[in-house]
Amino acid sequence: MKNVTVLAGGIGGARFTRGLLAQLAVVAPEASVTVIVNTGDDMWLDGLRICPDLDTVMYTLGGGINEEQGWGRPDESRRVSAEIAAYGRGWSWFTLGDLDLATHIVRTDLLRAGSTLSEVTEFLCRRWQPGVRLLPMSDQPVETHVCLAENIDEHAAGDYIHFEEWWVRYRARVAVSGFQQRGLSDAVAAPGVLEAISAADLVVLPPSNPVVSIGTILAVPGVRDALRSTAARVVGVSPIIGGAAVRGMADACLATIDVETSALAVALHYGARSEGGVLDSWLVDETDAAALPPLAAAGIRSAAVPLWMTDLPATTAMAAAVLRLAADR
Ligand code: FO1
Repeated sequence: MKNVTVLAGGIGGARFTRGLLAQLAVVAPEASVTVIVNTGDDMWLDGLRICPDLDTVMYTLGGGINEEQGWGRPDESRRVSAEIAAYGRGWSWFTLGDLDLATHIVRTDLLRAGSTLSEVTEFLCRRWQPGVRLLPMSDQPVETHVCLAENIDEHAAGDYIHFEEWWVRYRARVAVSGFQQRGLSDAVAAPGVLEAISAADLVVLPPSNPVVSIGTILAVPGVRDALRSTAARVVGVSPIIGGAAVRGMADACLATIDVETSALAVALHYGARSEGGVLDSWLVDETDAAALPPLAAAGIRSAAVPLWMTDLPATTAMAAAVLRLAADR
């Protein structure tokens, strides 16, 4: 097991990968891990380029994450954002802490000097040492926007707002009629992304949001084909336990694309590689063991293990289950 590649969104993907690194340190210390991260949540805010999922993975694996929140820095203050609000600027409902702002300032500084997002990410990781190669899915900007299906505040039905406004300001509680990934048609997989999939011994789809995180990465030209043709086993971990989203509001995203909120439905949405999809195997929680026979019938090897990412031992055990499933020929 030399090359492991993970396609990750934010909090769920970061927490799982921390367990994966712990497990690999024991069973395959020679393995190197590449994490391909969703950039569809990125935005320009206060003149700064914000990359929520890249930062969440970098901080989590680099030991700088606010553990309770799952995003941002611990022991934060908000003096700068309070001053920005005093000018009537910024997003009052989106917290850019004083320490976190330094990351956005340095990133924007380097982007304006001509660095690509990949180069900026590599530079930031020199400080944080996440223990993985962190790759944005693309160096071209891709932004997920949602089409509102009802009037809310200053917005009208039919308006598009940035995913983060829907997610953070409205907690995905406002009806939307669909997602729009702006910039996707001009996006190219970032350097190393397609090779990290085709040269992998194992590719993991962690319990990130299957629509706006994993789904966005899969929509980058070439990624699906690389997953379908890689010699690696492709193993996914269900983000749904017992019919409910583990974290965040994945159920609201799944409903928007007419996919049932169940471990089985998400696996079938990704599809079996033998049927033109991207999955070889799928890990479900013990409460969803009834999904194993229909998964097998669909050509997806699966197992039922505890999937609550309560702490590092739990995510390490999940990673061990992924490695077992991957080895199961
Ligand atoms: N999530 C929130 O629920 N509230 C916030 O105010 C917030 C601010 C924020 C700032 C920087 C950052 O990197 C992430 C932030 N997040 C916040 C989390 C973010 O919404 C999620 O990490 C992903 O975008 C969705 O998975």
